[in-house]
Amino acid sequence: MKLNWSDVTPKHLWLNRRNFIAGGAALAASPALALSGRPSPFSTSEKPNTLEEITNYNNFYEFGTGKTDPAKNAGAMTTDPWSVEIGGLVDRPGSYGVEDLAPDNALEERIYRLRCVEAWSMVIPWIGVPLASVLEKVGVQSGAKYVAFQTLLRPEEMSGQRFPSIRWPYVEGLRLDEAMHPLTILATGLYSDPLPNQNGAPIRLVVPWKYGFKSIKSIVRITLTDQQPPTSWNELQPSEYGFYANVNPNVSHPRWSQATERRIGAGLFGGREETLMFNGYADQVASLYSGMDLAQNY
Ligand SMILES: Nc1nc2c(c(=O)[nH]1)N[C@H]1C(S)=C(S)[C@@H](COP(=O)(O)O)O[C@H]1N2
Ligand SMILES: [Mo]
Repeated sequence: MKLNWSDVTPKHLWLNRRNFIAGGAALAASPALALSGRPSPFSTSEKPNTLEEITNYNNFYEFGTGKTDPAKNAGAMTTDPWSVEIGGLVDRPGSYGVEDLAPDNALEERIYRLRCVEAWSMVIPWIGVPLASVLEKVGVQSGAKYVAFQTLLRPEEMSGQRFPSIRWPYVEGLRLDEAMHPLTILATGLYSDPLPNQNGAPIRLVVPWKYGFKSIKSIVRITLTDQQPPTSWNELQPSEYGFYANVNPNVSHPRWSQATERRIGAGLFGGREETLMFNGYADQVASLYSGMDLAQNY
């Protein structure tokens, strides 16, 4: 994988949330800039999709199953105030604000490929913090082996939750070593703005080497457990969606090949691209799965 040191725009790295709200006016005076110039070694140098593409082609079943439904309906979700309950096998359980988990001076930009299990992909410039930094803050106890995540359940505001679909609330999970991996982030923004509702405001998971459904949106609960937690798509159709869901061109979905993908925005004549093992992040993450049969553990 190509590491990208030069293409990162430092301006994006240190825009803090207050600056987002102030339209960037306070940027030059931001104390966060004192920390700047620390480009991420994890970003891809591929061209990011446009904000237009990233915010108008979404999967967020809480707002409908169509790709343009979230852009139309997610505005109804109230994201302020917001708190994330962190519990289970942690030293400091409690209710945390988004500011506590992703403080302004810790925000980083990560330009990641996102590969949906439906065989389309995008490149998204996220802003967020490593999930590991949050887990260190709350103190993971020695018995913890997995991290479980839960999305907001609020059918009054989330129109899709009024219809039978997946079992609400949407839940996801990671093995603890996956959760602690430096590529795994909690995102609170994209481009230089706070996360749009349709992309999972105010805080969502991003795990770039796994199919997009692992990257759960609008998180209200994080629980450390010693048991593998249930996950929404796996529960709905276990033969099609596994717990691991690592991007793998060699393991087909029962109904389609995963060998290639369609890059959103490539146009009618853009052609399909080859899907890369672990979505191109194999150098960083393959060792997490050494000795595992990836066809069995899909
Ligand atoms: N709560 C929740 N999180 C979710 C989903 C969802 O329907 N509900 N869809 C997932 C799927 S299938 C994908 S591909 C990504 C899409 O993220 P994006 O819309 O920001 O590109 O979000 C994931 N997170
Ligand atoms: Mo997806």
